[in-house]
Amino acid sequence: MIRALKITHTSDVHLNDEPDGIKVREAFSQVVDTVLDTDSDLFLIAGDLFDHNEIERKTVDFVYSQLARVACPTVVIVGNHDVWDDRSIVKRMDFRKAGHHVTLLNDADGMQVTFPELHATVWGRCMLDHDRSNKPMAGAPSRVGNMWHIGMAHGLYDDDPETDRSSLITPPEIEAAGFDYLALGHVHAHRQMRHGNTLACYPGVCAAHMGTIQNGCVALITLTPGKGAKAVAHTLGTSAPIRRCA
Ligand SMILES: [Mn+2]
Repeated sequence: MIRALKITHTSDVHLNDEPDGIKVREAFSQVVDTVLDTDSDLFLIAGDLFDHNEIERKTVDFVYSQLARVACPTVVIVGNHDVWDDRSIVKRMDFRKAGHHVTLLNDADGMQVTFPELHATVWGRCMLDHDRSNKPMAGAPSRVGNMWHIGMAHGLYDDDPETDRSSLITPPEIEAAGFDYLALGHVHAHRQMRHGNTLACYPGVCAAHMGTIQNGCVALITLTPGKGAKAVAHTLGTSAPIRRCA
């Protein structure tokens, strides 16, 4: 029988070296605290871990040290801010310095990793360009076997079929892919959508932005056999155990 799964999902951390970057680093460490506190089985980082490509070594080393605190499988995709081109900060990194539990999905045609102990697979594409030709859900694999099928995609969810926005993710694509859970990134507010059997979710950014987002948050997902996926927005930086973002 397939097992239950607990996931912590973040995106759009936007780590940087600027003076207020310390708040972002603090927020990311709170995300890692949440992975540990919730005893998560899987940690997903759905793009834009970095704000730009001119990131200093000390911030890269900070990421390695934070991810090294995590024991569970951790899967990372890039986003448009750390897109996979020759200047990409992520291309110059080696996540194995954080440990062999970290997997970067770095294949532009899509890449699927299987975690037999979790009864789970995770698929995602590596973004080469943030433009209209980039289709984050293209080539999503069919379901195989009795496993949790999880997808990761960094792009803009839009249900307008006439839209011509970059890195578009559409409801029919989400439904057709048939993931149990689709971990989205790009949009900074927490949002959940259901299409077909799939729960898709933007986790919300982990760092507070004055004037726009008062408290950072992270998405906590439970996958329950026979019931599927449920996600909650967990507010960071408060003593409250679990509550929804405003
Ligand atoms: Mn983005």
